[in-house]
Amino acid sequence: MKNKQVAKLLREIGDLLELRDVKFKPYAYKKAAMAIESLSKDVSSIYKEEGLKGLKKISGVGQSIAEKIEEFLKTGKIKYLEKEKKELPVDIDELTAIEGMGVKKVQKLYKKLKVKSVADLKKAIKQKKIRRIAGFGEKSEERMLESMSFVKKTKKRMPIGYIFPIVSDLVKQLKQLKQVQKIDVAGSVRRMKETVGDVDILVATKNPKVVMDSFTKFKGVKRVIAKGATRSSVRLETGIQVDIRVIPLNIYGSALQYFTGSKAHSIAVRKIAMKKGYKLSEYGLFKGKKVIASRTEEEIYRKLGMQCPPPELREDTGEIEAAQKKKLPTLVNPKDIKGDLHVHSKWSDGTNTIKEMAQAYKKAGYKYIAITEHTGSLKIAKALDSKRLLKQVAEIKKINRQVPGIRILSGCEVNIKADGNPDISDKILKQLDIVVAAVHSGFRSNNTKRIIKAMENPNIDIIGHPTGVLIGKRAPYSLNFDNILDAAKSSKTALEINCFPTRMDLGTFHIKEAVDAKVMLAIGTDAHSVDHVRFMASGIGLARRGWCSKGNLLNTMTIERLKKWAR
Ligand code: DGT
Ligand code: CA
Ligand code: CA
Repeated sequence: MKNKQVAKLLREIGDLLELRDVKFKPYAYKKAAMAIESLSKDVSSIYKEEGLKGLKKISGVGQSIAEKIEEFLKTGKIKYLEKEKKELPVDIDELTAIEGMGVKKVQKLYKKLKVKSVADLKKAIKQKKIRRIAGFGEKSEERMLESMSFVKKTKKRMPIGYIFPIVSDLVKQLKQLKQVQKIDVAGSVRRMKETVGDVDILVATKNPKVVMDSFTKFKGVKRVIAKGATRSSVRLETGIQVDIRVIPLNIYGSALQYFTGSKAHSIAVRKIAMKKGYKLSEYGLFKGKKVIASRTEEEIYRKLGMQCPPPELREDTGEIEAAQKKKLPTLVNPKDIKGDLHVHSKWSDGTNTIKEMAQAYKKAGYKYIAITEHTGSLKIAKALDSKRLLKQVAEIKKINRQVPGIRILSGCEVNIKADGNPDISDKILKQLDIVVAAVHSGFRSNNTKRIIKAMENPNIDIIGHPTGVLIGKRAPYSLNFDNILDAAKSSKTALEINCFPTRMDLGTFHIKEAVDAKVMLAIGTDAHSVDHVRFMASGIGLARRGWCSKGNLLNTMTIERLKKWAR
């Protein structure tokens, strides 16, 4: 899978064009990069099957971007990029990932201090050299260091939203082997954790050798790290490590329980087994030498006097006690979800038309979507002002007649200004069905006060990506979350579970706090193209990790109830 590499190169071209003050084009490259990064299919196989024409079908990819991708797939290089990079031979993608580092600053630091990498930058900060450059200060040095350690911590992990297509491709290949009797993805992927360190796959078979031999030769495998009779590890072209474990069918349940983890959950469960005079391992639940249970997880938990906790809850954060008391909540299910409350289109920075988005959601079985475009002051091309917003309301009325079977709600993703007011007037917001409001700039201001002020605005329904975290890029801004929850409750404002792969915001911990405080939540994929409809799966996973039941989520309401709630 070359998607990540291609995306990185396109993003770099975008950055370099931005440096030259080229208008709009940088943006087109970045948009294409985002679309490719989140494709469910490998660009190289798209190219193999359909050539340049296939590439151009990817949303946001036109002739010239398609040609650059083709050049890379054929030669491993993009001449244009190589030439430009001679003047700025630095790791642009890595450096611009640091908070406050735009491409112009990257250039400045290269010219003045020969900073080429994050390691160079760190050294320069340690030597107090950055603060002496115009446009930087002591404060920016501090922020950069903070951001670097956050990036380092989260960068090695892959957002789960990007993992699914890769994993399902592997599972599909494995399922084609007739020797595979049963297969599951275990580990953090099964637990739907926001980010994944490596992928763990469990297979039951009578013929481990055939499974191992085929697995290590699969399409997409770059390197075999280890190959044994019962366990192997490979590195995929995408950089992801996959561990596979092969076992006989009769211990499938205990092995799945073990490899699902989390480690903390497993240790707690093993202690319960010990207290009952049993021993639990990946090979089964034993009393002395006698196997009591091993075929299914349910059977094992039952013998321990517990309910079987859904994998998403297995973090030892209260699920063990709840399972023992038989009081596990009924978590929200994919079939409960009726709509997506955060969707973009071509009107702002998305790559598909409203009609295309509506059709894609309809096909996926949804009853409604809210079109929530960026507004006013946000520094991206095509943010909507009041005039275009009203024009869109009229347009949506029209499209609603053209696409029956799904309702398109008019909305926006309005910016919360530093003073807590939205950057679109209330007179306009009042005319929309649903308003998401989010902080997009000025992260160092008092965000608690600012967000509370926004929640008190009766026209604002949902606070978008409430903590501002960007996985691998930006740490969450500081918030007094208890105060946020109080204000959300009293103002009847929902908090978003934004499940765009690099956001996943709110995260597990905050969602659970919101559920405990009975604050309403709203899943939004932040979809920017029809390919992003599938991000809902990780949003539901995340909601489940935070103990959400059907009643905790706006998305499970019928359109009538939702509209009433918003009013
Ligand atoms: P990750 O890969 O960092 O996203 O997180 P996990 O949970 O997938 O962790 P991983 O891949 O190291 O191990 C997969 C599962 O195997 C883990 O969830 C539980 C089990 N496991 C691994 N090491 C241990 C261990 O030392 N003790 C126990 N009880 N279980 C373990
Ligand atoms: Ca893992
Ligand atoms: Ca592993």
